Amino acid sequence: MSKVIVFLLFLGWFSAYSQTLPLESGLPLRNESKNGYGRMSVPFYNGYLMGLAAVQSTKPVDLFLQGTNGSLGIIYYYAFQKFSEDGIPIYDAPLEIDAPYSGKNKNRGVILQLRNGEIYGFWKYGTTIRRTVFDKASMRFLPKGEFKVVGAGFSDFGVIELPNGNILFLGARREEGVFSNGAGHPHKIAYTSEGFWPYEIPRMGILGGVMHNIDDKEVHVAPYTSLDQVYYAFDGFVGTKIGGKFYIISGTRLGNIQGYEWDSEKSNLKEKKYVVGIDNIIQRNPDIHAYVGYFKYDDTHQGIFTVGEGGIYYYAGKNKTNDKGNLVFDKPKHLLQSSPDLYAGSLVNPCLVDWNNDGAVDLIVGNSMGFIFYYKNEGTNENPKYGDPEYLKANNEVIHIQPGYREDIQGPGEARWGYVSPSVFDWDGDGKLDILTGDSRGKFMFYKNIGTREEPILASEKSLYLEGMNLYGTWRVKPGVARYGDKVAYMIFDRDDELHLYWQLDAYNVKDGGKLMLEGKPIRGNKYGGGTVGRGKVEIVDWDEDGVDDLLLGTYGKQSIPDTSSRGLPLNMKPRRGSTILFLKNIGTNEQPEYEFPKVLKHRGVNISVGGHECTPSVGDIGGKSNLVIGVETGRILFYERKNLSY
Ligand SMILES: [Ca+2]
Ligand SMILES: [Ca+2]
Ligand SMILES: [Ca+2]
Repeated sequence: MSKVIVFLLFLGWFSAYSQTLPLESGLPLRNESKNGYGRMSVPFYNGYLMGLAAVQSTKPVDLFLQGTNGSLGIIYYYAFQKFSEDGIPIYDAPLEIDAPYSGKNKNRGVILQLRNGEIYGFWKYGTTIRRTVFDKASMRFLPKGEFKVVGAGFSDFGVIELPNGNILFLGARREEGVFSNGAGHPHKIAYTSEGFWPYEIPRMGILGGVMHNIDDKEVHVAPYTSLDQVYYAFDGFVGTKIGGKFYIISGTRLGNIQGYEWDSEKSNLKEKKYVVGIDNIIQRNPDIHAYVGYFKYDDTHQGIFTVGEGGIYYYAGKNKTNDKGNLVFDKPKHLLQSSPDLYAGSLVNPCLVDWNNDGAVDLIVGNSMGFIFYYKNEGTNENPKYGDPEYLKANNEVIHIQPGYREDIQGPGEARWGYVSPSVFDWDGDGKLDILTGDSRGKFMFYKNIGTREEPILASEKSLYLEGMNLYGTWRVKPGVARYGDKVAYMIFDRDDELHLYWQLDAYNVKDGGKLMLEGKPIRGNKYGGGTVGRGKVEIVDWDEDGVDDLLLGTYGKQSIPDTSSRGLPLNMKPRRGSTILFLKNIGTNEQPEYEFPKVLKHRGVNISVGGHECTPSVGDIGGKSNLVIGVETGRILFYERKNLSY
C-alpha cells in the first residue's frame, strides 16, 4: 500500500473520529455548528494582519496572520476555502509558518503580492526592512536582502504596489511629546484633580516614500500628512481600488478605519476619509485595534479584514464613496473557519448555566472587548454542542462595556477594554436567572431578567449599593454569588484588593459582611499595586464535596494570593508562574467562612497554567457531574474532567 493511500485512510478515520469525539479533558470546546463552520478561532489574544496573497487560491485571498507577544510572533497561514451562503469567506484551519529569521520573531511582518504574482514578506528591524520572498513549494519565507528607510523613524508600516507599478512605503510616526511617566508596568499614573489624564494623548501621522523597484536598497521618506491623523496608533496600511480610484486604508487602535486617496500626480496622500456604513456613520471596529488587510475575490466579493484583540472581521465593500468622500462598507461580520474551536473573543470569562431552562447547560461568556455572549447548548449535557453565540442585549441594545476616556485606571489608552466578567445567578429570587458583573470600570452591576425562564430578557445595567454608595472594588473582578437559605452571599476584591463578603439586603442593596479570612488574616490579591490589582475571578462551589462551599479563584500569572510574601500564588508557583485556578478550602461554615491556604489545581498531576492573563473557572454538569471549564486569554474555553483534577 502506498504512503499516500495510508495517509488518506488515516485522514478518513480522523475526520470521522473527530466529528463524534466527546469532550476531551484538557482541550478546548469545539464549535459544533451544524453547517461545519463558525467564527474563526484566531490562535492568539491579539495579533497583526500581515496580508493576503494567492498561495493555494488563484486569487489573492489566502490569509497571513501574526500573533503578537503572547504567541511569540508565530505566523499563521489560512487557505481560503469557500463562501458561506451570505457571502462571508470561510478558511481552513491554520498552518504555522516558520519565521524567516532566528529567535523569537516579535518584529512586525507585512505581506505584499505583486501583480506579477510574486509574494514578498517584509520585517521591521528598527529603520531597516528585511525583505523575503515566499516560496509556495516549501511554504517558507526566503531572505532576499533588505532596504533602509532614510529620513525618519516610524512604528507600524506598509508596503504597497501602486497602479503604475512603483512601490509605496508608508510608516506611522508619532508627534513629539511626553505621554507617560516612563515607569515600567504598572505606570501608576492617576487622573488629575480636574478629572483628566495628566498626559496628552499621543497622535500619529504618516510618512511615505516611493521606490521604483522592489529590490531598491533604500527609500527616502517624508511627511505625507501632519502628525495629528489618529490617536495612539495606525494599524497597518493596504492599497486597493474603490470606485475607480486608488486608496490607502489603515486601521487604528481605537477602532476607526481610515482611507486616503492616492494622488498620483503629487505622489502623496489626499485628505483623510473614513470607512462608513451604508448609514454614512463612521464605523468603529468591535475589536481593540483594527489591523487591516484587503480581500478581493472579484468585484462583488471584496472588503476589508480587521484583526485585533477579540477576533477577525470582514467588512464587505460597496465599491463606492459617499457624498463626503467617505468609503462605504457593510457592517463587520465575523470571518469564518471550518470546524474551529469555540471562540469567545479574548480573556474570556465563562459561566456554565442553563440559560434558557431547557435542561441543557449553556454558556454565558464575557470578554475583554466588553461583550457578553450566549452559547446555546444544542446537544445534551453528556455531549454538549455549542455553535456561534448570540450577543446578549440589555434594554434591547447589545451589551458593550467600554471604560472610554475616564473610567479605566490605566487611562484613556485603554478606552476600548471592557473586561466584563459575568456571574449568572437568580439574584432577586424570582426564579429567573439574572446577570451580575464586574468590569474594567470597577463597577459591580446587576442585569435583571425581565423576560421568562425560557426566554430571558435583560433590563439595562443597574448598580449595586452599599449604604447608598455604589458598591466599589478592584477592576476586572468576577463576583462570586451563592444562596444559603434566605441569605445571598456576594464576594469581590475590595479597595485594599482583599476578598470581601457582602450579604444581600434586596435586589439593589448589600450590607457589609467583612473581609474573608485565612489563617486569621485578610486574603490579598496582588503585590504590585496600580493596574495589577483586581482581575480575580471568584467561583463559590463545594469543590471537595464536604457539604461546605469553598472558593475556586481564577487568577492571572502575577497574582499573589493570599499575601505578598514569597509563598503567594501563582506568583511563586513552581516550576514557573502562570494563570491558574486556586482552590481555597472552607474550614468554617457557609455563613462564617474561613479558608485554608490556597492550592493550585492540577490536571493529570500537572499544575494548570493557561497563559499570562486572567483565566476564569466555572463548574457545571457537562460531560458528567461537576466538571470544570476554564476561559483563557486566547478566547478558548477548556474542558477538564473532574476525575483528572487534583490539588
Ligand atoms: Ca439550555
Ligand atoms: Ca431573577
Ligand atoms: Ca467544601
